[in-house]
Amino acid sequence: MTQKPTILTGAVVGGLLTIALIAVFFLGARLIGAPFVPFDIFDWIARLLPGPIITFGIDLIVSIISALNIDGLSNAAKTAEQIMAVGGMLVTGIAAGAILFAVLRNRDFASRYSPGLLTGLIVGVPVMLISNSINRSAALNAIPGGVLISAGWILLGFIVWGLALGWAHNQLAKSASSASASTAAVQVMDRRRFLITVGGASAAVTVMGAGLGAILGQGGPAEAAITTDETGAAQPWSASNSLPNADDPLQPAPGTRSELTSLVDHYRIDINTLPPVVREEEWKLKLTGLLDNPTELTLASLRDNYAPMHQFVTLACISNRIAGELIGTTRWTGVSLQKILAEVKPKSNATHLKITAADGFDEVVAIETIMNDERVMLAYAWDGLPLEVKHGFPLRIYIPNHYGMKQPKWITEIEFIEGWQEGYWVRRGWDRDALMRATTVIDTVAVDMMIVEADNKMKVPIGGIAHAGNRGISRVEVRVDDGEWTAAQLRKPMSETTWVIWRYDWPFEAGEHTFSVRCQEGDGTPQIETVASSRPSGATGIHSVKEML
Ligand SMILES: Nc1nc2c(c(=O)[nH]1)N[C@H]1C(S)=C(S)[C@@H](COP(=O)(O)O)O[C@H]1N2
Ligand SMILES: [Mo]
Repeated sequence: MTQKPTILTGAVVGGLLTIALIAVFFLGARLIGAPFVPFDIFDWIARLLPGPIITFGIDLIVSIISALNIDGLSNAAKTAEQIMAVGGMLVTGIAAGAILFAVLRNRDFASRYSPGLLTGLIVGVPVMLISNSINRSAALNAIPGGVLISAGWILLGFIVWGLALGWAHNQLAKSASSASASTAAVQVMDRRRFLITVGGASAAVTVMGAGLGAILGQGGPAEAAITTDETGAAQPWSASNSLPNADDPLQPAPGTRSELTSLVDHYRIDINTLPPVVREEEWKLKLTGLLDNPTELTLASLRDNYAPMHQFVTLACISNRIAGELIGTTRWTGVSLQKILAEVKPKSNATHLKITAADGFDEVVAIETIMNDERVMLAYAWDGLPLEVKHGFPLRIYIPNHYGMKQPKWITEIEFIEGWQEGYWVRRGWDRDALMRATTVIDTVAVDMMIVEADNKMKVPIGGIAHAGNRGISRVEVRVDDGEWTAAQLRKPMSETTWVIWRYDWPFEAGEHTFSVRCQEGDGTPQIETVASSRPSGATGIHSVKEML
């Protein structure tokens, strides 16, 4: 009468072995640039889920991070996704262990190895196929034959994991049956000792894998691409140049955000747990479809054969909440799409460009939009440096007046088509045009920087930003408590599409006050004050802050 190990034991063993497997995959990612399986599966699921569920998930993460008051929202959100991805794989491993042990309680197999091997294959084969279909960030996949090595590596990992699971089951069953003559207490001891051994071995593999991975692959596979310019200098443009509006006498109120967002502070939003790594040597921009001159362009040809166009751009995510962090301004460099169109010559029936990216993201732009605005450009540099991997290296598009969801990073192909199509987020229920909403934010109520005027009147500098796509800002107004809306001073913006810095020196009165702010667009259109959440067309409502002064 052998006593087979329980389902719970299977869950525990499954969990322990899966932690070790995750650590081994982590080491593989760092060491040889193999895919990191949990992230691939997570991204695959995220692409499959319906829009409302994804939006709910993102909103939940953003709410939690905001509630915890963590700085750097978009980085924290990526970290949260990564933790969820690893957690998801762990849960799957626990379930697999439980299921295997449950099956083995009711069934005997002819071979001692086949149950474990089968488990490894049942989990490993789909995971391998998914990873190969989705992964563009693994360095290994970019070398000839690398995809096969990746596939083999993933499969090998799961087979060894499955065999270990089956072996553990057999050991536990054996210790139970050999002890059948002796007391139940001895059985329990044997099992416990064995489980501790499995736990210890898993922990050793985990510590070695994760530890070695962390030491060896500092920066990680996704950060491996170059961010220096041709001269080897990694100096941003802003380090040695002044902003185009530097002569404006209006100084931002102390505590106002930096007018130019530094590259490290710029938000990042995309559908990838790790951004896709595109290698310049293998990359060409494919221009295909309804064209007289279809062609392929290298990054060097885009840089060298066209006069570079520089624009100061404020980019915002449609998910940005009122006064949120998902907005930033930097200097973009690239080529006007009008110039490219003149060369590839769209056929008369072509109406739109379908832009596809290395991560499977896509969006559609009307040729009319491009012909009406020479500022629509393919950009390869931010602040004078080649785009960072996470910001779209080697190429992204800029379309003034639209939220980021309309503007693919990591572009690989532009296909000229007849008729409009829905892009990635439009298919998931977001606004088809995604025009940037007017928004105004209070960055600072600088009570510590009180100005004392000649007549001993005290004023508190208040300031922040206002933005309305390419439509400009003609007026910003501040209200204190239930008082009058009073005009603020406006700093000249860096370009027609960047945010405007505003400032209002408020006659100080001690006590608790609520400060509110709103703007008017260039043509006088007032900012929408009705409160609406981001989905589907971008948040509206005015920003207020309460301060005890
Ligand atoms: N290929 C690709 N491009 C993309 C996305 C993406 O997921 N994949 N996300 C878009 C969204 S929603 C935004 S807000 C901007 C953000 O650009 P950033 O991360 O460089 O700030 O990229 C856009 N371009
Ligand atoms: Mo976005």
